[in-house]
Amino acid sequence: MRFLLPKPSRASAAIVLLIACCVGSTGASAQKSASTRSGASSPVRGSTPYATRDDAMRFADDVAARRGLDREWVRATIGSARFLPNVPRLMLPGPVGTVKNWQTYRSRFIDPIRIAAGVRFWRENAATLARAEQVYGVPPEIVVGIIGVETIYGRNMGNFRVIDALATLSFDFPQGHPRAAEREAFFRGELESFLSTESRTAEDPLVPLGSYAGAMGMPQFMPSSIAKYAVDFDGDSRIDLVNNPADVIGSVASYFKGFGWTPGMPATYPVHFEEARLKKSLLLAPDILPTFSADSFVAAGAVPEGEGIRHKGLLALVELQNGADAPPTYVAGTRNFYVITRYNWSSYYAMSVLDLGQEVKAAMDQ
Ligand SMILES: [Ca+2]
Repeated sequence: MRFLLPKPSRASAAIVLLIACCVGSTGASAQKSASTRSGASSPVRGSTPYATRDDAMRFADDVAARRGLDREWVRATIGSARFLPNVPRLMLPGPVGTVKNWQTYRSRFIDPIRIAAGVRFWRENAATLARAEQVYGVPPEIVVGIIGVETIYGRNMGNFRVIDALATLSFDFPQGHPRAAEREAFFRGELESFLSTESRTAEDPLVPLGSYAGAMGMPQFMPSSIAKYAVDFDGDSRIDLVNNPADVIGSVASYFKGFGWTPGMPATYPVHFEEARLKKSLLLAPDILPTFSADSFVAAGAVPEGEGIRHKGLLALVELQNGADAPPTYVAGTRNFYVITRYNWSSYYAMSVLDLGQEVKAAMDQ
């Protein structure tokens, strides 16, 4: 079940993705017939095993050549992947014009059970969280917020075989998606990264489990993020993102540092404005990309509160919709807010991480 690298000669640690518990059903049940859209050249999705699909085997050969891997091993691994019929449609965006609801979104991630689990995780790992802040500059409440939102501190890490998820999304990505080509390329890159990592271990590449998108472990890292940012943070010469909280904490903090987290900078400031004076379309045009100095923010009618008025970096006006009947919530997002959205490209996600971290921190003090 577990695996180690065959003695890395450098300081690089082995990557261990231990399986947390019994393998559950991989969701083959309850399948509705997947959308029957099919290109002219492809019959019904999943009807042809990847082992006999030209596109999949061509990709296997390319990966083997590019990464210097054993060609037959790559072919056999991809060829053993199973099509997951329910997964492609999960990639499709929601209907256009749907009004989002921040309060509903927030309530999915911030509740007494998750807060209590966060307090327990923080108390059990306080020294490691403090060390991660020293090394990477990322405060405990951000790391605690991420791991809580992602998996409730390891309770829900996903039961899909990673190879199945990544093969399905690499070779059967829904072509109705507005950015199908880009997303398919992304998942092919992740599949390649997964194969590259697995090839350097003794583990059966069919064993690791994760989300339907191929994200693994307590922090739900994609394979390329494991390759780039995961760290051995307890010094046992291997990286275990499934069972080892120290490696998880260090790796999340390392990820944030890698994307430019600025120590000490708040992620958001409250903001107030007069609706009539607000140049809303100007401020919302760059979306969550910080674009405006505090002065230009104020000139456009949005006034950051507290320290925000003296903020040195750039700001973004972040709008969170509250359904059709209530006004949206607004905050001024900093560069650090943007960094949180590199983990998951959603301002609703980033706000949930921040709020959960704050709620856990407040509960710690009680
Ligand atoms: Ca370790």
